[in-house]
Amino acid sequence: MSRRSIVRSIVRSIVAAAGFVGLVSALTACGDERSAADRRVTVTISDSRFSEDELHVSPGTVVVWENTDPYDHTVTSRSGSAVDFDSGDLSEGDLFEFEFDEPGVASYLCRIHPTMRASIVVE
Ligand SMILES: [Cu+2]
Repeated sequence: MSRRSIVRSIVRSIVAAAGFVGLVSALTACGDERSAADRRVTVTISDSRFSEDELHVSPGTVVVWENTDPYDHTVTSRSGSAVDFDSGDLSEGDLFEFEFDEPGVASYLCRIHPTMRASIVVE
């Protein structure tokens, strides 16, 4: 092997390694985006009901509520809930989101229709 072809082969290895590292970091970035997207969960409010009576999520999950009823509802933590939150009045099409960071049970209701109740279990 001539000196020039040795140099060329070393350069080729470096380029291949850089390409591999680039590919790995691209895949890693993709994975991060996917897990971030996975950490958003939607609860629909429809016919005066929350779509999930008891929703289990992992810490760091953002829960998004969407009111699809043609009248107002709220998403309000009950006393004894692990965390406090209150959406205020949500009209049709309004969204409310809350990030659950710590393990625990967040029980909530609609202040306007207090029999509408559900909970988020963070574990
Ligand atoms: Cu309501």
